[in-house]
Amino acid sequence: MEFVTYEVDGAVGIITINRPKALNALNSTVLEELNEAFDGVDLNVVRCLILTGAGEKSFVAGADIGEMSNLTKAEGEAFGKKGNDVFRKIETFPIPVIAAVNGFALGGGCEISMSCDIRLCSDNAVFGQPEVGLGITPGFGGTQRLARLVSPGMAKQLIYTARNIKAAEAYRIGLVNAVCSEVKDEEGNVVKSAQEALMEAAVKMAKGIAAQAPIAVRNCKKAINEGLQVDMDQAIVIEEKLFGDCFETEDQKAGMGNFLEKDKEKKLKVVPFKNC
Ligand code: DAK
Repeated sequence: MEFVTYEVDGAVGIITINRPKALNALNSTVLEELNEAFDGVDLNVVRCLILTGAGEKSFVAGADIGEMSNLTKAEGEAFGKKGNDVFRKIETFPIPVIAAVNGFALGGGCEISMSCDIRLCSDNAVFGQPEVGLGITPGFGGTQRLARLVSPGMAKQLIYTARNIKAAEAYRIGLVNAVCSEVKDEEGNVVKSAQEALMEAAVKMAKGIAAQAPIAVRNCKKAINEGLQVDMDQAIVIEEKLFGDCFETEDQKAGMGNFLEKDKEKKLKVVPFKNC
């Protein structure tokens, strides 16, 4: 593939949008290759994915403005469908997808990160939906996912003003789960860049997820995603079904068996939550 790479490290897959000269902007080829990369994930091996952007400056600086500028209404619709299909594929992908956001996540870049289950970012990250300044509305789900992820009021403010926000603000409003900064040694020398710390945190989280019971993790993703679309009465039925679905699996038998056999090694531990 020209603009997307895919590597596998044990049960963790890393998909990288690799078009750094254009700040990883999403053109038709990138969207097609992303689709191909997700289709190529071997779900018998990989249990958690990381989506990131190549280079130090940008995760994804949006849809490709050059390509979009001369689209007819019909072509615009076709381009929109291509994007929406990939974004929805990510959102409903059977296993969790972590966005590791290094730098700009603007327009379609912010939107693709919101299609992922979890967002981690480096402290140079910039999020925003600048579309109204370009004469369009966010078209890859931005009006819908941002309002669900943060609050309708905050989503409206960001979208109507086309204002970009930095990592700390994105963390404050709940758009990202954690912000990673460079790590220094005692003498003040940088031993790890923010981007290295970000990828390390993303891989660590992905490995932690991959170590859990895979059917249970998949069912949690499905229950949360599908439950959020319906009222609580229907949501509880979705949860019941997916809960029941875990029984008689090897993981359920082994997981509960370990507890009953008092296997201390495998007992649940409390791990403090912290920013990276
Ligand atoms: N598209 C194409 N090329 C881009 C790009 C983009 N979104 N963003 C950056 N680039 C390219 C620049 O043109 C430049 O290319 P060269 O001139 O070197 O060939 C290269 O990346 C480096 O960019 P800059 O020189 O501008 O770098 P700076 O550090 O000075 O500025 C920046 C970085 C991120 C602040 C700036 O590049 C920028 O403002 N970029 C545009 C950000 C933006 O407005 N993004 C939102 C795009 S709109 C749809 C569904 C969804 C969408 C559309 C339709 N349908 C349903 C139909 C989504 C829309 C969007 O995402």
